[in-house]
Amino acid sequence: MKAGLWIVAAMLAAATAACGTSDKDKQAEADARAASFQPPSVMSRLDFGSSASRRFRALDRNGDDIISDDELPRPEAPRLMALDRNGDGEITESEWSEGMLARFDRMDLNQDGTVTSEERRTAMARQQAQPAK
Ligand SMILES: [Ca+2]
Ligand SMILES: [Ca+2]
Ligand SMILES: [Ca+2]
Repeated sequence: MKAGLWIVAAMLAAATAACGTSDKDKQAEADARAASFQPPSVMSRLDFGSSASRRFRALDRNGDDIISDDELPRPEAPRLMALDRNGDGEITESEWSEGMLARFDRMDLNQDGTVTSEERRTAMARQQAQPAK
């Protein structure tokens, strides 16, 4: 009998703890934070390079290892055409990857080989403050 009472008491205690309003409030607060929270992201130079080359492959629709003007996505076309260093109107894979990595290096403000979401935000804000000539 004594043991049975202990179990009931233990269950009551556990139930009280689980239903405590303060715990619920904390949970709701955590949920709200999770909903609005953007996790900090870190991109390494290597990851950036490989996602840039995947992008090159995706854009090169006819598979000739060159991105021509008509293969560029319209809204980004002028920005991406800036990668065409020799100005022949086509972006080769090396122009693409070197240009992309140069962009990465410009965003990597402390030059540690990774770009955090913080650095990206700062770099974007700078770009908007002084538009490219
Ligand atoms: Ca092509
Ligand atoms: Ca070119
Ligand atoms: Ca960095």
